[in-house]
Amino acid sequence: MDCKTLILFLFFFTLISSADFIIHPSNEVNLLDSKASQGELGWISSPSHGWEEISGVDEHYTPIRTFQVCNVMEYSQNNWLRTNWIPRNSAQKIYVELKFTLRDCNSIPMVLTCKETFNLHYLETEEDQGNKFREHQFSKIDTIAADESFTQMDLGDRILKLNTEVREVGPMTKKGFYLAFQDVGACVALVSVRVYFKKCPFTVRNLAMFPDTVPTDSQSLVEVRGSCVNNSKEEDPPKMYCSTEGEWLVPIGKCLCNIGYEERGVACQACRPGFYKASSGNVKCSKCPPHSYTHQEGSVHCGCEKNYFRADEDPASMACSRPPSAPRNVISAINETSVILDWNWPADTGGRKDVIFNVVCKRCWPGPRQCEPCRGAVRFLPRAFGLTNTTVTVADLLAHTNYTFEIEAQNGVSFQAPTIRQYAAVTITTNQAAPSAVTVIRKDRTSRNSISLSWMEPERPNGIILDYEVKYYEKEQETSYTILRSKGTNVTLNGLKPDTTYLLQIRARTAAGYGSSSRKFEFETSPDSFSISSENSQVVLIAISSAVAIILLTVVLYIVISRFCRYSKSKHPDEKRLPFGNGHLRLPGIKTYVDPHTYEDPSQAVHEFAKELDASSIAIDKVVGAGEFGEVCSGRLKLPSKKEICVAIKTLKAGYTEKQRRDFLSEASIMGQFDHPNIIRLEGVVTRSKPVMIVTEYMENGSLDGFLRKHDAQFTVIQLVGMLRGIASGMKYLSDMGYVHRDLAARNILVNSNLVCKVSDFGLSRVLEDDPEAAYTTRGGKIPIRWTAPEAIAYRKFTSASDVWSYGIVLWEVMSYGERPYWEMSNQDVIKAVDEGYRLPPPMECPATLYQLMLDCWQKDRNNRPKFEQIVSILDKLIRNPSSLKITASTASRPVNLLLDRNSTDITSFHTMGDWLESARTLPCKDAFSGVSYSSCDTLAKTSAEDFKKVGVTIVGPQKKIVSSLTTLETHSKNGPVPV
Ligand code: ACK
Repeated sequence: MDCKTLILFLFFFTLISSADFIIHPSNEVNLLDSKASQGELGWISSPSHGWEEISGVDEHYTPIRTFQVCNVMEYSQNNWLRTNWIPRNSAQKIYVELKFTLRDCNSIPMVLTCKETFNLHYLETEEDQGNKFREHQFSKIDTIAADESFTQMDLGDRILKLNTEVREVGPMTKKGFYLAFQDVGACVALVSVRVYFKKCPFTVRNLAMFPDTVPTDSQSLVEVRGSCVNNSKEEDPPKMYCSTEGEWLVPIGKCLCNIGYEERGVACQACRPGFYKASSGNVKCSKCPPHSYTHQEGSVHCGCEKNYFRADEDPASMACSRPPSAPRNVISAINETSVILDWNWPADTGGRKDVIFNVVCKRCWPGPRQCEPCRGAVRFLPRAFGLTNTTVTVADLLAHTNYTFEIEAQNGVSFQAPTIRQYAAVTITTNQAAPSAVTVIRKDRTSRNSISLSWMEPERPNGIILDYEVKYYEKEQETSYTILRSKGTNVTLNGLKPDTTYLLQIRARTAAGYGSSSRKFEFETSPDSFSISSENSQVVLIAISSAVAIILLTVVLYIVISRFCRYSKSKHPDEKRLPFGNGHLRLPGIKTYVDPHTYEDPSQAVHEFAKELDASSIAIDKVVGAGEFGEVCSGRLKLPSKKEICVAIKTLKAGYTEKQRRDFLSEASIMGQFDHPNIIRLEGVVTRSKPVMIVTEYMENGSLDGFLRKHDAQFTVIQLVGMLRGIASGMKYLSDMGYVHRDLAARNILVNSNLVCKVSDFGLSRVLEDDPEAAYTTRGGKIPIRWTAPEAIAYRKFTSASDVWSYGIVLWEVMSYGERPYWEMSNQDVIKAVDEGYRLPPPMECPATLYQLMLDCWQKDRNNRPKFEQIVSILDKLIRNPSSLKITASTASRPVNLLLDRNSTDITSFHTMGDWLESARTLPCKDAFSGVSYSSCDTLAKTSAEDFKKVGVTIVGPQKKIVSSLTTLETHSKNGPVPV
């Protein structure tokens, strides 16, 4: 058996080589694999009798092509085998893996040239050179020797040893290359030739994708930027390095799954329904927290169930929550004018910990229950809003006063459910309390032996001040002091030592006892001798001569005036009035009103018009409100041989000045002159004992404005017109008497249990000015702007015609159930708007005739306004013919809409009164009324019911309040003032 035959047999033997069990790593890319070829490889063998291509099977019996040579019996062997042209691709470094068997020379008998190695060569070219083969062009890579060679014995055992050798070639630069195997006399079989290069394969690390990367031949690593997988984003730029061995090294940076996606395997996948992920990061999606849900995939948060909310700052992981229930078990502990309120936490905190409490203070009056927010002076400790504890102290309340406190619980989601206001209320009445300290003391005059002082009443008298205690002593002689009592707020201390320092303290006393003392007030009396310097002497001389002149003038005036008064006193009381012009001609036979100010001694007027009552005939029951001069109480009056009646008692608070007393009683002097079912009736006055009181009939339902607000939309139009008729009738009586009210407003009308309205509040002190027009000014220039006619505001022309204007406003107040005229517009804006011709719009569903009457009352020219007599007669007609009230100035047909150009102006688009005014201002009145023949804005007020029909007045449903305070904006847009 020759060597060749020996080798040919080799594939029927078991090949032993560890290499055969190696699976090629995935980072090796084959350029050539002889085993993969089923047909002839077509390699060039030179000389042709050298290397021989033969077919065989591998260990798996897969057919393969192999080459073998075994010319060991001949000398000088130089057999070449060249592969086909192998394209390099991008590889720079190439690996050649050879598998071969080699016969042990010693095992071959009588060999001549036996070798146990062969040579491996390569040649780089830019292109395939076909069959062209030249040995000398090739470069040697290495001499390949077998680790294991086989012997005859192995053949006998049918075991052949397969060698695997790998050689590196590179760097390669040309497009391709050839390999060549040079045999120089060995017995060798090339079982397989594999040529490959290494790469770093595509991989995903830290959610970043790294592409297939071929390393360079040099030793340096290749830096590769990764790109984030879908639905993820870079946190740190992801990077890795590809080594020359095709291994990924040193991963840096990473990508994070987007919100709504979680890391699953090497991808970011959407959260399933019912789960959410609110932050990016490689954490899992979380289950929706309680009271929340999501039906979508990839949710970033879960929506709250109905009636559950999430505050802005709530994390997505927090359960949805709801506003708390009301606080429970409110307890109040009253201490004089303070109250400590304590309550329990709400039963349901809504699932939150951030519960706070707000305390709203309302001052309330009995009778028709009416409350208004407490004014500024009330103190809350620690505060009124945002309380975290369940207690608050409310101080500086008024004594003997009803308060309601609303304790509201809120949490972080209360604002999202504003309609659910959860509060507990407690009503208290404060006790009697001593007055607060006198804080302001003024030194009026000092002399050698005396000092005159005056002071202000304490800020909180907490009742009627009976007197003041003035305690004074020489400085540093505190044990020897003097005490004086003063009914008024001034005192003169006599009998003092000259040029001495004194200290003084004052405290007020009420029925509740003494208040706390003022701080110590220091003063000095003048020195014994008072020298006048020469430069002052001239000034003093001038002062003395001026004083003498003034005294002389006063004496002369006194004589003149007293003569005149003697003359006037001899006349009838009605003739005692000083002439005052209010634009009214007094008809003979009709009683006229006498201004108490025209009396030489106004207190004389009181006794002329008011009955003096004995204080013992009056029983005060409770305080029902606060008047300008003191408390208003309800009580009973029992006159001898008369039935006891309910009365209202106005008191004059202690510490009043003479002027205040006069002004207070002037109301009684005025009221006492009237006798009409729609004017509040004066029962009498108490002036001879303290406190000074005015006693009137009791009006069970209190002020009209509050009464209407309380009974919003509860009356029929006829009932409202009935009330208005009463007011008009009372005003007619007053104007017939020549009395100008000047403060006619719903708040100054009182309502009794039979819904009878009576005009009240004759309390403004009216100062007659020396003016031919005989207009009046209000005290301190205070004019109730919203109710007052423009001429009265502009130049104080108060007449019955200006009262008619105010009546128009009252009419509007009544028909809108106590709405505030002109809503929140400022006084200045009201004056401006009215002056420019704008008027209040009709209250919602207001009968057209009544709105017409309002517009008539608001005529600019006061001569065009109706007289009260006419108003009474119009209202009487309406009452007799109620169907005339069915035509309403409805929302759709009110002039306001007509006055705004529908084509250019969407009235609902006004968000503020300002917007409305700006827009309305630009529209000329006559343009707005195109289609209705009005020649001027003034004549619009004369619109008849017919005209209203022409412009689309329709019959609508029941009377309603114009707006609620919360819908002011909407009301503005629907009911903005109307130009006339
Ligand atoms: O709206 P009211 O309850 O009614 O609150 C005020 C308060 O006194 C201050 O003016 C009430 N008031 C005034 N006069 C009377 C009266 N004659 N009858 C009943 N309440 C009166 C008024």
